[in-house]
Amino acid sequence: MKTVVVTDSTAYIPQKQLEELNIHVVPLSVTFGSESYREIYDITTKEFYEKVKTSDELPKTSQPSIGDVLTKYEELAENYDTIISIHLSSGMSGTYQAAASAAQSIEGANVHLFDTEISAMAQGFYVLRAAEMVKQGAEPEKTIDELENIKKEMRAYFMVDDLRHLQRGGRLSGAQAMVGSLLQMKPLLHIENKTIAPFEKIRTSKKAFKRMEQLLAETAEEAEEVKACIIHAEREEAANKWKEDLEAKYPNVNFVLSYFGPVVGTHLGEGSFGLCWYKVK
Ligand code: MYR
Repeated sequence: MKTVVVTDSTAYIPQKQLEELNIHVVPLSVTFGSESYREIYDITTKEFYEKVKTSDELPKTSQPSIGDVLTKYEELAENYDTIISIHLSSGMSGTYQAAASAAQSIEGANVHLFDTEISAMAQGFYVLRAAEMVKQGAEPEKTIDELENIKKEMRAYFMVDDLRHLQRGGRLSGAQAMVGSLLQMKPLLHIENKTIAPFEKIRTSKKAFKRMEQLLAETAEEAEEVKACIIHAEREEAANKWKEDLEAKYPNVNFVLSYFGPVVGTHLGEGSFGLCWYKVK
């Protein structure tokens, strides 16, 4: 059996790791007016945030079509008979549904779908683990079981600089009515029932950073090994500094740095920060 891992662009996995672990990517797109750009291929993250500042139109996002996913599956079916397809939350995007439809049409390969119920590098963690297991020759069922186990341990919290991006994109579940009262705050957000929800009302970003750290500390104190990621939207310096601080305090946590690229950045906006992690053992 020859197995391969596919994900979508919102996992924001560095190119080097995509190549080393043979991970294939189906891109989502951002649109400014009538111009559409596939992330990774047509627009860099830097270009995207610049364009948001200079463009008259605010961006919108779109999922890949069923045809886009099917084309990728067909290409892979020439060399592989099993595809593990791992995607951002089905509660926030139609990408998973497009993959499910393409999976029904593809001939010559079995597709195992996995809904991460999240996005960004939290999704990336699932993809990297799956690709490592595939490289070691694990059966697809065993790989999916492992991803389900990771899901039980996955935690992710984030904050945005301006809540209006989320309000506009409509991905803030059940909280539309609260948005007015939250606009002056830095509410801590998380994922609940596959979509974004407020976790706690917090007044300042300083307190929001502290609270994220406190939540991480709860896991770090009872775990032997934790994998974590600091994610930022065009705030690399501050994110690096935060990473160094946390690394010094939590030696059993392995931190990586990642970013919110164009599609997720459309919904969260520049200046957002996130912290996600899971207990390995
Ligand atoms: C689409 O148009 O199909 C894409 C919609 C993407 C929504 C992304 C929402 C942000 C998710 C943030 C997750 C943060 C995890 C740390």
